[in-house]
Amino acid sequence: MKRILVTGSSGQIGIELTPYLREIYGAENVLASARRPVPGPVSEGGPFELLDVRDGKAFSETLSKFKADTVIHLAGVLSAKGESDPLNSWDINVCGSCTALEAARENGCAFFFPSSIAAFGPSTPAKNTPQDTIQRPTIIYGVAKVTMELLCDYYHKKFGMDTRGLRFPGLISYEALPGGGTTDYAVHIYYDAVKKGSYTCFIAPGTYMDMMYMPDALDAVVKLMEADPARLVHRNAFNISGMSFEPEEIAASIRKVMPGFTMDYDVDPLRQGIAESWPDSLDCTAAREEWGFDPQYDLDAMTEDMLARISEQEASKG
Ligand code: AKB
Repeated sequence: MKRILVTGSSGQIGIELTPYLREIYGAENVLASARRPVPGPVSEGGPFELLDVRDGKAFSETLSKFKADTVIHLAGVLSAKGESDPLNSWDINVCGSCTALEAARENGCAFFFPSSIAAFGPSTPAKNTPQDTIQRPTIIYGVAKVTMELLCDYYHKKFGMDTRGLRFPGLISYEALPGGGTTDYAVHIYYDAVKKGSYTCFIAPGTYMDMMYMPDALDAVVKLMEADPARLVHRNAFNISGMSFEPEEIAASIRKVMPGFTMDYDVDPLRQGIAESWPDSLDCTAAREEWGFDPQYDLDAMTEDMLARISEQEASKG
């Protein structure tokens, strides 16, 4: 990667990945884009353009003008939000992604696509979910993820395009809140722990999902995109995960730092149903073998860092 366009740079991943890429590749070589203005480091720390990913002409012109060689395509609508307006979710997550993929092909760019644990469904083996297995998701977000996994494979086979991608688990971070996801509880819990000492969880006890701390996700994107293509058997949609836990386990981890922390439940049937249709834990062997996936954070290490960072943020607000 030398000249990179990031879409969706205002989202939970983009807000951290953009500065991370600028550190590695030089601020002037990473063009951040979003549909709306983004205050802060994303627009102030390097080039920034307003771009709607569904506008193919503008997308292609932006790539050509910037002389981009890589598109990191992060723009998208998350799982629970997608269910409230499935056609809008399809429009952004599939039509927008197709437009981005085609603009990247026209301009000879490599293409990164963020798939998700949502690409699996209730008929997928739930424990140690294999890299290659049944994929029959039952929500529009998951259907879109499978569609784009297949389309990225197709563009590689048909056009020789350098398409690569990861199946992200729930991502936990403190720079920007996720919006409208099913795994969001595992971010909100840390904020409420610091601010209120308690949390009401919308996911039921005993519900396992894969998760990962953001620094490991950023490292995974760069490692995959820089991997020797000769080693990539799968290319798109690698299973990755840093940990798998259920709500009681994250609460117990918080109690190791904040013994007085309490949690109760008010389960949201929509997000609970989605969570139950997703794997409990992924098998990440292909990612480890093909490009050296190596996450550093376990649950307790992540908890310590999250609580410290959010406490600092709160203290600086005065
Ligand atoms: C969501 O919960 O929608 C996302 C995801 C797992 O793709 N975090």
